[in-house]
Amino acid sequence: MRRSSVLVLTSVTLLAIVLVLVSASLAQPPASAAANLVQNPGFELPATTEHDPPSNWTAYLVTDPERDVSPNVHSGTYSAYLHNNGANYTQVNTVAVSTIYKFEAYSMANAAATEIIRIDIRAANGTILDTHTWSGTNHGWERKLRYITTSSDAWDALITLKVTGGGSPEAWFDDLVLEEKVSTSCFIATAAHSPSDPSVQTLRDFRDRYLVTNPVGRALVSAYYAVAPPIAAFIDEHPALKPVVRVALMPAVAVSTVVLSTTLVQKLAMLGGLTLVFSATAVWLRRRAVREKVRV
Ligand SMILES: [Ca+2]
Repeated sequence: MRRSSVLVLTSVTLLAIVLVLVSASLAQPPASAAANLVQNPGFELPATTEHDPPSNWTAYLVTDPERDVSPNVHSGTYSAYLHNNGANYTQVNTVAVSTIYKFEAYSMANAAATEIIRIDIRAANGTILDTHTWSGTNHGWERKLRYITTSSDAWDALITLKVTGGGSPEAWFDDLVLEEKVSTSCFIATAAHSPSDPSVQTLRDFRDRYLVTNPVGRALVSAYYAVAPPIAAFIDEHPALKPVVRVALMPAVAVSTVVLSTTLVQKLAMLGGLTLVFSATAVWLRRRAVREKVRV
């Protein structure tokens, strides 16, 4: 392979590594803990009996008992209990535009039932902008998890919990979460030992100023949130990797620091300078290769 090609390939690879590492920083939790937007998320209210409908949820075709008790709960005293074909609970929560949310739910279904969990991100006029759906049958408690990035015209999120099926379909739902960009299994914080580490803060600032503010950055963030938890868990289980991760993140921290601490003119000047250096080096290597070929 020509040296100029090697140079270009190396540059592209380095750039890709830096991008991946910067995106890795996106697993940082925000400065303050995010609140769960779902009202009565574990179906614990009212604290009376399972024969009383859960607060804050709109019911359709739901009949007594509206909730179930141990052992058919994921946590707490109650779970939502649907046992008529087509029965559902819904809840609507306002969401912010251009924001990453974590959505999580637990559900269980018997062999006669298909349980459906669905979240629709809608515009102010009710148009559905984005939909995420899970369905299953005949299984114990299962966790559903997705990171969702809202668009610039997002207004609210409609959560639907539903059961379908003939015979005696039964489905249970519990412990719903809809909260703003939170990841507790964060491998930078784990690697850096402290979420207040200056490097972590730099990467967090870079994310907030340059990534979640544009569609490409948000896509990167979403992709990262989709794959990060198992990686974070693996690093957490293998502490020997932490120093390696810290070192590997240095280029991302350095790039973020430079980007955050320079003006647009300075950034353009540096970009121009780097382009000149790379171009000049590529041309020089190419000429040298040609000269060597002529000599041969
Ligand atoms: Ca519960």
